[in-house]
Amino acid sequence: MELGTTLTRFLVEQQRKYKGATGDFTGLIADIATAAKVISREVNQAGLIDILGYQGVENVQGESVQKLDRFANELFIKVLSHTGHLIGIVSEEMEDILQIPKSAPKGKYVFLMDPLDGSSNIDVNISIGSIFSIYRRISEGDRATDEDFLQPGRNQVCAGYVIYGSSTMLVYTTGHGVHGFTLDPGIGEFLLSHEGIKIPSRGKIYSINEAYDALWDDAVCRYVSQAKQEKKTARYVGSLVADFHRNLMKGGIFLYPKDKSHLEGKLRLLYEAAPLAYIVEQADGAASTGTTRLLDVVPEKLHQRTPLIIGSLEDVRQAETFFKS
Ligand code: P6P
Repeated sequence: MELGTTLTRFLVEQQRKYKGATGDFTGLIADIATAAKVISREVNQAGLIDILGYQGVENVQGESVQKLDRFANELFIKVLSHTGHLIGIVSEEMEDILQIPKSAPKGKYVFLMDPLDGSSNIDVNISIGSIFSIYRRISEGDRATDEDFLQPGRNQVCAGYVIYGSSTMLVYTTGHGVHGFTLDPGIGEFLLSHEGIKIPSRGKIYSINEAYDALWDDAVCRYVSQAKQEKKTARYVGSLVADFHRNLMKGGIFLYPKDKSHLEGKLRLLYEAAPLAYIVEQADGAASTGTTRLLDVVPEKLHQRTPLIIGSLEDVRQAETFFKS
């Protein structure tokens, strides 16, 4: 019986293939996968054991439950703090940098995450996701500093996401292409299902929340009507990882531009837009603020927001002509 290529085997093969590969990511990604398996189980059971996003409510076993996004945040921290690869963590769920505890070995990377994006969709069984990003630290000494995290996205050394949907998939890049692994819950292994993902250069899908059309800049209005004239079809889940993953697989463009009520856009630069931008460029797609390559944006604040136009290369380039005119 052919088992297929497990994540661990693939990571070891990749490490052998690229002489520069230090093996640091092998451990880190394996640990991320461990956390993803646990979160997948909780997400899939959420409807059964009342962890439907309530804070401090007791579940049927009489245990007090956390909101799943806080649960996911604490789980990733627990799993990653002792790898010896990290010096600090930034999360959508935490205001400040989390320093790796004194008792744990320290490493040369910083880890950024949105531990469970779109968690409000759990209650209605819509796919949600975890997004992560890894940089080499810049500072020296025994603590991580803001400068370690406020790096342009082009400095990333690893980025990925987990999508908890009809199946659970881990998709990541370390700069040598984008690879997807599907969780086989029967054996608890992520198996290689999409090696060397490339996004189609143009897609038939555009993805934007048209409820905000009265708030859009003129450029957005003109681009969206162009998309309609080209008979693109509209798809909008309202869960970033789900919308991104569909476009990565099928081709298309996702837009969350700034508007009169989202003055800088809604999505977070460091742990939502930048990791997805790194992935999409590795898959021969593009990501932009509308006027600037997303990976060239130099962050000023840990939780700053950004406009995001991301997906098929030709679609993003066409959209940029509207934003730049
Ligand atoms: P809107 C989910 O809350 C989220 O952060 C992303 O996953 C998603 O793309 C976006 O917000 C949806 O925002 O304003 O369209 O509801």
